[in-house]
Amino acid sequence: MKSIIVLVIVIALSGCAAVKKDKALESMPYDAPVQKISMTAKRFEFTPEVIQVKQGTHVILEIESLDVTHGFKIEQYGILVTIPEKGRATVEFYAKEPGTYPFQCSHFCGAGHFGMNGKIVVE
Ligand SMILES: [Cu+2]
Repeated sequence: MKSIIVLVIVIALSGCAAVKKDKALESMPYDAPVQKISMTAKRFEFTPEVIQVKQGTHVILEIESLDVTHGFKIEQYGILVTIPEKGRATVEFYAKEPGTYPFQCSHFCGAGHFGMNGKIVVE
C-alpha cells in the first residue's frame, strides 16, 4: 500500500511519467529472441517509419534525436518516453501478438508534429 502511494506521488511530481517497457515483458518466455533496432527522430519524421518484426520477439528500440526534443508513444504497448534534444531513449516491448501498432511523436516539436508518426508491424 505504501509503495502505491509513493508511486502516485512520483507520477504526480514528474508530470509525464516515462514508461520505457511494455508490461507484457514480464510474461515473456526467457528464450524469446531479441531484436535491436536503431531509429532516428527529427522534425518531422522517424526513420525508419515502418518497422517489421516477427511475432514472439523481444524488441529493443533505441531512438536518437537528431535535433530537438521529441517524444515516442506506442499506445497499444503502453510506452511513452521523451527523447531529449540530441539525446537518446530506449524502449522495449514484447511483440506478442501479430498486428499493426502505430507510434507517434508525443512531444510537440513544431508545425509538422502531428504528422510525425509510423508503425510497427508484427508478423
Ligand atoms: Cu513532435
